[in-house]
Amino acid sequence: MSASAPNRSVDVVVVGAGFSGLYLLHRLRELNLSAVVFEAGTDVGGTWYWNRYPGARVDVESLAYSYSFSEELEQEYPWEERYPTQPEILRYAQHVADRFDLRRDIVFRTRVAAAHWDDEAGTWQVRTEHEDAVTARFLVLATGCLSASKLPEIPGLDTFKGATFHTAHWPHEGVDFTGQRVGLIGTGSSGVQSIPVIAEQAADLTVFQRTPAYSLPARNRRLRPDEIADMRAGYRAYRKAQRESGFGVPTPVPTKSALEVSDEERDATFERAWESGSLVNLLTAFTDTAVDQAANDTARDFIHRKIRQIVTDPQVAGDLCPGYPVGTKRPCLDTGYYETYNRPDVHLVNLQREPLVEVTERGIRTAEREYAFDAIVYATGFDAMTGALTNIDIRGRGGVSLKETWSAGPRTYLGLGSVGFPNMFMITGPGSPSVLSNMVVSIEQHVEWVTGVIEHLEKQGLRAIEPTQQAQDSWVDHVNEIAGYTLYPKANSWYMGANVPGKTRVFMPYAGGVGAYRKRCDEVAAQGYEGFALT
Ligand code: FAD
Ligand code: N01
Repeated sequence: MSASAPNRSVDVVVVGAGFSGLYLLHRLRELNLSAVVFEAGTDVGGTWYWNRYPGARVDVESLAYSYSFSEELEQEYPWEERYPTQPEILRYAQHVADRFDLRRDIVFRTRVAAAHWDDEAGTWQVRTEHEDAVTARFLVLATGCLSASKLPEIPGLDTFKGATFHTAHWPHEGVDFTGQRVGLIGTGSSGVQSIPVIAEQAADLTVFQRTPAYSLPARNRRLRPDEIADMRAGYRAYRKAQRESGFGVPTPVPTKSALEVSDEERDATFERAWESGSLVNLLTAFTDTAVDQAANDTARDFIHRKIRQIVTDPQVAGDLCPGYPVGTKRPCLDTGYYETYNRPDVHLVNLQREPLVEVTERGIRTAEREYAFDAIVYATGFDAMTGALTNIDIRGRGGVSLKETWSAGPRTYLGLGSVGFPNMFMITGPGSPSVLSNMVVSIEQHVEWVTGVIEHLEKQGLRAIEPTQQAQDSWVDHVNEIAGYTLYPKANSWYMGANVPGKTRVFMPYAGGVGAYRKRCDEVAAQGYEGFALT
């Protein structure tokens, strides 16, 4: 299809051609519904199209971070690494698009600017940045939780004379830092993955850290043929276990508190998790790491000891030790992250001690001094979960704006819909497990639920669906209540909106687990979409 869509009418407009949008389109076609997907990028893949920074890879194993909807796809796809690189995952998304002939209904290079509900017609009027207009009965926002990137809020970003890069907008042709002095701001997952690789290439790397990350060695490796064969043979049981699990990654359910075991047993348990190269193993090693501060402190102390063992300079090691509870900001999986700080050409600037002041023509100025660079990398993350949604001028019944409605934090029923916005669905929206899970599992569940409800409306000859106020209010209360049992609200995380100045602090994902959440969604559907008004 051309880069510009003709003005027309379809059953469903989908925004975004990442893993969510691709599967949505496939399912909608199976229902014989007409659909158009708008995608800002020039190709499919979403996250894996945009985030091409050096070292970018997944932190859920490839055989698990993959679609389950097609057994043929599962059996035939030749995964190479335990934790595949961005190019390998992008190739997978491209393979899916080609195999299921999806591209012909995707309009690339086209950002959706606005979507307005027409109450009388019972349709969405969708407008793109190119002023194309499409009318649709349903609007599905597959816009991604981590797709609206953000720069640091400091003056002078435009004044720097050298090259600048954001990890989420990395040049497709790559960047050669050979011989360069590089400054990098941000030590979340993107920073932690890219720092060791950039350090290898650059003449000198200075890392500006506001908050340290907890990171575990990924212990990545090529997959062995026998483990691929075992996984393929056992896929059906594994997928079932994924769907019923807490994080979308099956792990043994812990039975012991971190506080009831001896120091030796606790250390041995953490050591096994550390050696396994799996975040989930660490987070689920004990029953109470996520909910009890004293239990969590034991995990924190274990990781601090690891950092101090690896990093030779005691001050640098101390600066790399986080203070917030383990798991309350997304932990990282790395390859040689802490070791990188032992290089003589890598320097850590602790922004807690010397805050950022501005970007200058020559580099970056902190409260202490100016640092000169040839290139600056911003690994400064995203306006997560809501940014991509509120960037679109979405107006529901009576012209009410989604952005304004959510100014005190997102309010949804099950993370799928929001009062006042009929026939609008979100994939992995706030109020669903989403970013707290292996997201392919959550994406498939949402896509199947959303296409299921659309099918139901079609069969029943119904025109519109929207959450009831009461159902939404009690779901929001439930999401907050569950978050309140956990330590999550204790950290200044993007889960809380704390990384975006002015954003209301509210814990956005649902922490009740993938399995329990799916059960609730299935019950809602089985009871005729309880909590939704169908007209
Ligand atoms: P996305 O992949 O974000 O796709 C959304 C698409 O919508 C984008 O292509 C964007 O261009 C498009 N879009 C947005 N707004 C508009 C608009 N207005 N108009 C047109 N197009 C629009 N999850 C895991 O479970 N495990 C991991 O290991 C993992 N690693 C990650 C690593 C990185 C670097 C990042 C950023 C995220 C990672 N995630 C991971 C989360 C990842 O985002 C999801 O796993 C998954 O890829 C999301 O797919 P999606 O289709 O829902 O959204
Ligand atoms: O973004 P982040 P990310 N001044 O928000 C700092 C997924 N992901 O792109 O923590 C100074 O985590 C900010 O500091 P602070 C994963 O879900 C997965 O790294 O806000 N510093 C932080 O250090 C992840 O969580 C993988 O104090 C500023 C960093 O920039 C999510 O995507 C890989 C600043 C941003 O970290 C986002 O990760 C990559 C400022 N003004 C991404 N603003 C995997 O490995 C921000 N920072 C699977």
